[in-house]
Amino acid sequence: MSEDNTDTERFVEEHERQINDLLQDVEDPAQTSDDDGFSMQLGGLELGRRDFMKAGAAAGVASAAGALAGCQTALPDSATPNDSGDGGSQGSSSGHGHLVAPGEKDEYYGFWSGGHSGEIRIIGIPSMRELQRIPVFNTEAARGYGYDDQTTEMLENEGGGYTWGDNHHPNLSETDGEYDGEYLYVNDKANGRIARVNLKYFETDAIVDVPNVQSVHGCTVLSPDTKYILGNGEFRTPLPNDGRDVNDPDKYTALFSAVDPESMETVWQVKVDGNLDIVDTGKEGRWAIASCYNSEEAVEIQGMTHDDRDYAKVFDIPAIEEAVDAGEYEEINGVPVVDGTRDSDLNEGDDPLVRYVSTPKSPHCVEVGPDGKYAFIAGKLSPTVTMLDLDKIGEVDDPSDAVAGRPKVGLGPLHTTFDGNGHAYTSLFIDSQVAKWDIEEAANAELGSSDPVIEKQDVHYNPGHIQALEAMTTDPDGEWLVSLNKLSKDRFLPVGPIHPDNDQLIHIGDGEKEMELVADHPAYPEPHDCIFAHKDKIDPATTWDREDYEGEKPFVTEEDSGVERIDEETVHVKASSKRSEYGMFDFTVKEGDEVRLTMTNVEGVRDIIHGVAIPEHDVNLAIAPQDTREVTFTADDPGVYWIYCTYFCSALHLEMRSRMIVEPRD
Ligand code: RUQ
Ligand code: CUA
Repeated sequence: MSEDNTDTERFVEEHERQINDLLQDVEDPAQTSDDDGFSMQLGGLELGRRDFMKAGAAAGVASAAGALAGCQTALPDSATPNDSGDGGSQGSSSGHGHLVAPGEKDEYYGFWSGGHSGEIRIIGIPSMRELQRIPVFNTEAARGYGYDDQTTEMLENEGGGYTWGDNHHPNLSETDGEYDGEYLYVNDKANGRIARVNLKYFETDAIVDVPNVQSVHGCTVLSPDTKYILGNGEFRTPLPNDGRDVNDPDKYTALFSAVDPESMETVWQVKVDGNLDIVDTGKEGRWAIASCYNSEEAVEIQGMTHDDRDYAKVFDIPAIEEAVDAGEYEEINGVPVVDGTRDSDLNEGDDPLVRYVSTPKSPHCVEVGPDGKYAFIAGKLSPTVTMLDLDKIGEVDDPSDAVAGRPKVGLGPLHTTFDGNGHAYTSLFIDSQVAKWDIEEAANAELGSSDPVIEKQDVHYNPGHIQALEAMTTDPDGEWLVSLNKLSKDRFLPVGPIHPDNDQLIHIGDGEKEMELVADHPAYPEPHDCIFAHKDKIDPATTWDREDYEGEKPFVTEEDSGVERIDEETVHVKASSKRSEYGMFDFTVKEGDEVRLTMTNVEGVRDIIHGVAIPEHDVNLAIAPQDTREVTFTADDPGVYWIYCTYFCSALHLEMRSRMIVEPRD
């Protein structure tokens, strides 16, 4: 690089032009030809990009791209994986490759709940590569989430002001029983909330702090059209919990809540006996089935596990809606609460709101099979899974007569998933295994028979949820199953006393062959569950659509950039950002001013994000192309404060700076 000024300018211009060409090519390949022969002096910046490899002909990077292309041929889709460990008891002999070659994409999106990290993680299947993280109940500096005004206000106001959450059950929105790719919903077990993630932008856009409950554990959408998000109140409390009945646990109550998916408001709740653990719905929009492990209504573990039987509760959604419409409720903290306890008048007669079905000891999961015929309720402290016939449950006088099967699958059954070919797979927490069994055979066998069990696969160790591809839809895809193991113990290099979890990838094919353990995947504590959607069902935007925030926030161009004094102590600073400069090289405010900074990223191309950091003011924005973000802060002390970009956006990223000058107020 020459010292000479004009040379430097030329270099910079050329560099910007090359990046623009590349990005243009990514956006619209027809607009640029493959062989415009530029040489990429700073090619290293872009080498990792899949789309750059597509462009292919850049002279300066031809050899590197060639090397990567070489990798591709060395790693075809069917390659034997080399990172799979020995597959425990079964080894990896048939070579079901899960590796996805450089530049290739996964077939499925996996959406992982992040447990008490409070986030959602996007993991590609089958590669198990982590693609992205979406902060939900946590704050996340890397995405500026919980730093700009909008997300801070959402977390503070609707979100209740908690600094963390414990998300367990991710759910995808459905239309006509199919994933429509619009939203993901997830619960917060810790603070009784439900959040919505917008899948156009892969961003959390709404949170509801559900009234009258301390914990929302089980969480599901009502199939087939996402009429409600349903949440299980796990912890029984006095109702309302305002100091009454504190020493009278008999009077504590658990609530089943319905949230409107659009307004994200709690529309009704149902009071029940016992507690509420996990929930799933039938495929026709009528039944929601929840497990209850503490029918004893005890407040310590000995009491909670005392009885040999607890129950599942079957909620009749239309019957509940009717009761609400008829005004048969008590309004508590603004929500209509109907009485679904066993002795309630509303549970008398042919059309009870809630049916209580006796099931063996401390059941955990409820999952409804693909055809919607059975709900599968795992025993946890019983080695069985109870199959409840949902076609019958509305017909029989005694709900126990709707029990259609109860195979004995092994110790500590927690969750069940499906391959769409008549097999169920149940995780066995205590046995550290996944049991595969035949659903029809279980329906025909004696209750308690282990004959329907076909095969068991060791996992490492102590699985909670297991999930096969699109197993929660009416048409599961089989092929891969992930076992989310709570403990990894000795499976990875030791990293101190807090161990990662271990998500193991298991090949199941169409269910006709043996299961095969294919990969270990360490997971940051502590994911609980995951859900998969074929890539064709998810269609994220690559840049923002400014119409989506029109009227709420401005789009600030370079010309609009400037400082507007609102009053003695308030200023509004507006600025654009692009490679590699902000709309203003500096701006001046007065000591003590409240500064509202509105910043737009005016880039039209994808993957060029600009950050805004202002040292000593705790300002941290991440702004994607065509997006606007705002932050309000106080310029407490006079001085000069550099503003810099946190996202590595160009070769002149370090030079992408501005100054905030805070003048003494005098
Ligand atoms: S739970 S390990 Cu929160 Cu889904 Cu069953
Ligand atoms: Cu903009 Cu770095």
